[in-house]
Amino acid sequence: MIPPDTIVASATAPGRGAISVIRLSGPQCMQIAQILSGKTLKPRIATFGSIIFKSEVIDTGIWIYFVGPHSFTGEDTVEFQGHGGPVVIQTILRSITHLGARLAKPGEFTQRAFLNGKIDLTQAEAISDLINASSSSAVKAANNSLQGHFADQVDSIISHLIALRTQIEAHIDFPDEDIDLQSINAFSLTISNIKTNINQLIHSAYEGAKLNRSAEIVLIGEPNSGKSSLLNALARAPLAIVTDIPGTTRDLIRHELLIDGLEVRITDTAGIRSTTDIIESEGINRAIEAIQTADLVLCLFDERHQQISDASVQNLIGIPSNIPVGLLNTKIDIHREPIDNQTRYPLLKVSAKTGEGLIVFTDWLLEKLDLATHAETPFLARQRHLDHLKNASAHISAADNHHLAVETIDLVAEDLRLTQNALSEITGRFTSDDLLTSIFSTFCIGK
Ligand SMILES: Nc1nc2c(ncn2[C@@H]2O[C@H](COP(=O)(O)OP(=O)(O)OP(=O)(O)O)[C@@H](O)[C@H]2O)c(=O)[nH]1
Ligand SMILES: [Mg+2]
Repeated sequence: MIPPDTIVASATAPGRGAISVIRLSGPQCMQIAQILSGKTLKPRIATFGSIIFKSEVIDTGIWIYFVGPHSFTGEDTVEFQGHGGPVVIQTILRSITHLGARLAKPGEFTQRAFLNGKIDLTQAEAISDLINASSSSAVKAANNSLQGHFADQVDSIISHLIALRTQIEAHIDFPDEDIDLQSINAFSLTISNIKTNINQLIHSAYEGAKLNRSAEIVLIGEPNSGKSSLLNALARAPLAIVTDIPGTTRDLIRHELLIDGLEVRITDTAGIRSTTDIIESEGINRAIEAIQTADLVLCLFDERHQQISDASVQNLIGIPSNIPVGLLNTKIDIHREPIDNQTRYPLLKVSAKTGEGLIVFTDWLLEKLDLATHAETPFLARQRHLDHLKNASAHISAADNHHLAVETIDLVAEDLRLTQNALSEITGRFTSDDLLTSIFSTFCIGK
């Protein structure tokens, strides 16, 4: 194996700031720090000093040295806390690379922590998810994953699987011996329990995965129905142009909104009508496309409608397949006559102008998007985790479906092996280099 080289990066966000942290990891870092500081750093002691390169002081700050394996990466690590100016940082990085380190790739520090066994893959991913968390619930759930709550549950299922496989494979090694009924019943019960545990974990992972992205809400309606006004009222900013000319909005206008600490993305669209205007019809096409990936489509109706039928909804969004739909009666400050809702979709009333109904509407949004329940989400999950869990579930179900006997024991053993592999991919014990590269490449530099 090639020994690791020494990597360096600024660990703080780009731009100007009070302090920046430059981080080095690898075998040469102490030597580089000694040359630049002119000091022998004591492990885990903050040492005040300068960075002197080619006889010039570049910066002055605090040096901290961690001796591997007792560091984040598991290697010797040095951190320098200096002044947060982009030019200072670039000059420090140049001096360090001149002395033999190389600039780190995105996520490379965390990747080294994973490769050195300091954290498993779910914890590595949780670090990135914590940084990117879009809500307070996501922060809580990412911290749970970082502390190993998710990995612990996966590992617990794996340890039951290993115990079961050991017993079952012992029977394969001695094929002449019959398996007694008691063993068969015990094995079958364990397989069924493992299946239940995996399916429960899938349920939690679904909840956790929802937190990893903002919910998409699309506003749809005829021209002038009040879509842009509603977006502006929710954003409390004049993001979209509002006029009484039908067909004002042409492009999609997106805004990330925090409701009770949860991030949702609202998209304002062009009013739906038949038109010969090329720009407007392109806007309508984009609106229709946005519907396809939405978590919730809100159809807006103003005072021009006395009743809303399935046909009125279809005129706007076609036949809704499995996308949740909600109806909004807009401009209730000028028209209070109730609209007759003949559809199965819920109808809410709002005024973008006075703000009436907006609190009830946003509370309803959280419930509708099933986001309110996330307060108790035990861990943050990614689509990758769900895919592996579903794979594991398919293999354990296959094992469960074989009628366990001497003739089928090979098949059951193979399905159990595949179940274990699928679960091990989650924590990274059984993972290809390609997957690791794709996971860590989405991290920020210096993490
Ligand atoms: N009184 C009142 N007027 C509103 C309200 N919401 C929108 N309007 C008015 O209705 C007109 C159209 O509003 P917009 O928000 O531009 O409607 P839109 O659905 O975005 O229209 P297009 O972009 O053309 O599709 C404007 O004159 C708004 O001032 C409301 O809650 N109350
Ligand atoms: Mg508009």
